[in-house]
Parts: sequence; structure tokens; C-alpha cells
Amino acid sequence: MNLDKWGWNRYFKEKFALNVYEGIVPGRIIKESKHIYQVVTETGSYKGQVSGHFMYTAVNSSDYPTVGDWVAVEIKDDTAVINKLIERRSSFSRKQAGIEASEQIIAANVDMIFLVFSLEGGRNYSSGAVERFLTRAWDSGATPVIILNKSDLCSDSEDFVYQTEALAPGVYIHLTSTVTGEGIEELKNYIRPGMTLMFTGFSGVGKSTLINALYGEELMRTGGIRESDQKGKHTTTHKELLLMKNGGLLIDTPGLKELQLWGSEDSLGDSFEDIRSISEDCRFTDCSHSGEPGCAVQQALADGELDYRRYQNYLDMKKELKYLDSKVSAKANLDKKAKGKQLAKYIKQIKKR
Ligand SMILES: Nc1nc2c(ncn2[C@@H]2O[C@H](COP(=O)(O)OP(=O)(O)OP(=O)(O)O)[C@@H](O)[C@H]2O)c(=O)[nH]1
Ligand SMILES: [Mg+2]
Ligand SMILES: [Zn+2]
Repeated sequence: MNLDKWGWNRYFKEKFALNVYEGIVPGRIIKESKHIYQVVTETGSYKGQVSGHFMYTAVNSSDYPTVGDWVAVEIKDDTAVINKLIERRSSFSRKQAGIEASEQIIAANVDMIFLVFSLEGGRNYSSGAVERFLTRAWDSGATPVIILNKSDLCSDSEDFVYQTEALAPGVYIHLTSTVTGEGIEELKNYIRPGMTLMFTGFSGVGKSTLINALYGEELMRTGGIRESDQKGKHTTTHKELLLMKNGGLLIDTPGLKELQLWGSEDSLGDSFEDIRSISEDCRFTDCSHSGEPGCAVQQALADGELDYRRYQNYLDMKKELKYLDSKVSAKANLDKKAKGKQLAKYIKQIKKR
């Protein structure tokens, strides 16, 4: 199998070259569910698992491979034993659900991220959600594209495009419908050989249906929407990287209930470029924009140049990231100690043998 069509390129070849030794070959993770992997290599597609050594040296869940990752593997009895993760070029992540401060990588080595919302009038579109997804997407290293799906269920879909443009300056926005076919041809233009596109969004917005429409066949199972609350039913249960007929690569992901932020306060710079630029005129460089004298952001609010809702969401997200940062540093210290002990034990065992 030629790996180039799976996105193998110079960047990864160079990174891989640092890890080459006898019997080790490159592979890409195309499926993952609870640390059970499917890996493609030059000789075929294999079930995969990480090696004992890998497990001992992994500290965080983000150190484990996920869909889209390139890995160094050794094929043993039809199993790909994963020895090493090849440095990621990009990764889309969020804070893992629950109270623990750890990062969950949703997909890695993605070139473009389709942020899918739907316009049926429920909770699957909101300004706040667009800003949240966009923040994570810009921080991933991949380029975001916004899709407003189910345009057939919305009588003022063009208004949503204008509204979204204000939230996402400079980002391409597409109105689509898998029922009328609106916008599907335009989306096809993004699919290029060797390029990886991922779909993310809430459950039931139509990610898998869009992928089927782009593929031209029923590739992924699609689901219904609960009538009671217009929420999706979580039809897609695992992530999967799919090879399109023309050579492009699409990643389908399970719908999210919520997107908790990950990263530092700096992550907001790209998605709130307007606020960042206004704040250059604040009197104090460390202005928090919540009442200091000479605050340009407060002035912009007063002048109606900045939307109050957007400003409030910005402050909320900033607070969330600051809190996360304090929890992450605390956790890192504990992890380091625990891992140090585990590693010492492992080395002792090897020496004994
Ligand atoms: N009216 C309308 N319905 C759509 C459109 N696209 C998808 N649907 C329907 O929306 C429902 C959910 O679609 P899925 O593709 O399963 O949604 P998903 O985003 O993959 O959901 P998860 O896998 O749960 O994350 C299905 O009943 C689809 O037929 C559209 O453009 N218009
Ligand atoms: Mg799906
Ligand atoms: Zn200010």
C-alpha cells in the first residue's frame, strides 16, 4: 500500500527518520476506540496496540495515539505494535469531560477542520458555540471552515451566514443541505489527495450525512434527532479516518455534548482578533477590560462597536482558561512524581532481567 495517499509526506518522513531502526515502519491510525487501534502501513491494515514501553513512558492521555496520528510500529503476528508517536503537526483537542484537568485529543494531523452547525432552530447553532469551536480550531494548527447545515429547515439561512461572518472574520462559511444538495459541490473542492479534513460539532448536526454525500455512498451510519428536545442521538460512536475515492481523507467524529476549552488564555487571540486589536489601545498593557481607566474595550462597547454578548463570552472563556491553567499546573506536579516512581520500578525490573 502506498502511504502517500494516506497523507504521508515530507514533514512526517523527516520526523520518522529520527526513530528508524530495524523492523520499524511508519503507520497511520485510522480508527481508535478505547486504546484499540486500526493502523495502515505499507503492507496493509492491522489491529494495533501500544507497546509496554510506550505505556510506561506515556504520562498524559494526550501522549497516546489517536485517529490521524502517525506512529512507528513493528508488525508482530498480524498486530501492529506501536512503539512511538511521531510528533504531531496539528491536533484538535478539548478538555476531557469531568473534573480532571486533562487534554483529550480528538484528532491529529488534520489540515482543515469543518465546524458543523445546523439551522433547524434548536441548540445546534449559537453564537457562543461558534466562538468556542473556533477558538479550539484556531489553536489546533489546522484551518477552520464553518458549515451551516440543514439550510432546508431554515427560512432565513442567509441571515445566519451574516451573523456568523461577524463571529468568524476571515473564515470561509458554507450553507449546506443534504436534502436539497445546496453547498455540497463547494465542499467537494476542499477534498484533495493527501489532505486530511475533520468534521466536528454537536451530535445530530449531520456530520456523517455530509460525509456520505461527499463520498457518494452510504459510508457512515446516520441517525435521527430526538423529537422531544431536537438533540442528536449520538449515532457515530468512534472516530474514523476515511479514504475518499479521489484520494482525500476525511475524519468523522462522534458528536460532542459540549466543547470544554483547553489551552492558555493566549488561545483566544485568533478567534477574538477584533478584541485583541481594540485592546492594543488600552492604557494598561495588562488591562482586564473590566473597569480599568482608559480601557479601549469598554469604550468600544459604549460606542456600540463591540457586541456586549461577544465581550461577555470572551471574558467567560478567559476565566475558564485561567482556572484550567491553575488546575493543569497542579496536576502536572502530581503526574511527574507518580510517573517518576513508575519509571524507576520499570528500569529496576529490566535490570533484574
Ligand atoms: N433536513 C435535513 N436533515 C438532515 C440534513 N443533514 C442531516 N440530516 C439529518 O439529521 C440527522 C442526524 O444526522 P447525522 O449525520 O447522523 O448527524 P451526526 O452529526 O453525524 O451525529 P452524531 O454521529 O451523533 O454526532 C439524520 O436524521 C439526518 O438525515 C440536512 O441537510 N437537512
Ligand atoms: Mg455521525
Ligand atoms: Zn481594556
